[in-house]
Amino acid sequence: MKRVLSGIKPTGTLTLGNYLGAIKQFVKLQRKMTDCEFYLFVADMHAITTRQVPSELRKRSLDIAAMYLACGLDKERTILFIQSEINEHVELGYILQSNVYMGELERMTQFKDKAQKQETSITASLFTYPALMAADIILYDADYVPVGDDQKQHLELTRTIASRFNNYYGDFFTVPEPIIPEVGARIMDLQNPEKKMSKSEENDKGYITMFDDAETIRRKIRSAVTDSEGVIRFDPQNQQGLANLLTIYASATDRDIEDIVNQYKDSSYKDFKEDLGEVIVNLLVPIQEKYNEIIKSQELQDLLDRGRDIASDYAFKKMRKCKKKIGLGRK
Ligand code: ATP
Ligand code: LTN
Repeated sequence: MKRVLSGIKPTGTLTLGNYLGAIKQFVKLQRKMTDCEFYLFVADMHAITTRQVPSELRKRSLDIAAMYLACGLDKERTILFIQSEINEHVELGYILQSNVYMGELERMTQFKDKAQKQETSITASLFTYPALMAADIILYDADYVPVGDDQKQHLELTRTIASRFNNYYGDFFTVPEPIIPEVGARIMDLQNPEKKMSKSEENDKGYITMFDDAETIRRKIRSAVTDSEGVIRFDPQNQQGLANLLTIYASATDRDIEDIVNQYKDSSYKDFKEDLGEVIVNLLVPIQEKYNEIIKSQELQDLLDRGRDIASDYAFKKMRKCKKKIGLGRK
């Protein structure tokens, strides 16, 4: 059976970007690919590459797990777990550090961006992060990895690492394929449409979180940066802010951008934004209601236990074989 796998790190409150770029795609794929297994995890080990407050980290990890379910994942068909509860991720991550080169890690734009923001106190794990991410994926022999556009480079490196291992030690890991959505793979910041919408951004007007209430959503959309052209068309070069809003609309409603442009071609930005605000409110409020039920439930804990057990079983066996291939230990 083919396996689809993805993860989200609990570094902040989930944004609309995370939903449209990753979670929504995951739900769609699950409905479409009925013959696949779905592994989904909370990448808490990745979160600590930057400083986290322990109580907040734990709360956010659970929030993400609950949010995955609230967004419509099928409980029966999802193996949901928390990365740090499976030791083999780190074990394989370390092994993969010996199969990736400094030069390759230095080229990663996510590292360069994050390191640039920080200047000092850049941790070693922020640098080696892609080796752990590769481990997350190939530990389970995932075939497909649905992610947003920003993770494309990490996926390419994962493929390089897996192939390199296979070439030296003999075929062992599945080389995964990324699945990146055509629309919504890169939702931009509402205040600065040149940057991607990010949960670790300081200015909270730039992003919509999955927990924002209806009034906040409407306000943030209303104050989203557009331009002075005043004409509704899809022109990402010259009307970046508007193009981003059209993309959000299209991705949230599963409609074509062209169709939306057609509908609003004679409208003002103000009217278009009012409607988009309602689209997002109608999208997020029902998810929030479900989230509120799930977060308190024993069922969430039971699903995470089950996910941990299934994932752990696979990971344990895979690592035993992996160490044997490499020549680690006595047998
Ligand atoms: P941070 O902003 O703290 O670096 P992040 O949101 O980029 O975090 P994750 O939470 O791990 O990182 O991302 C989870 C998934 O959401 C990934 O597949 C990522 O590609 C996707 N994603 C994140 N931001 C966006 C965005 N603005 N548009 C589309 N997809 C996104
Ligand atoms: N690196 C990703 C999160 C992540 C991930 C993964 C995604 C960690 N491990 C495995 C897909 C598969 C990020 O920063 N968004």
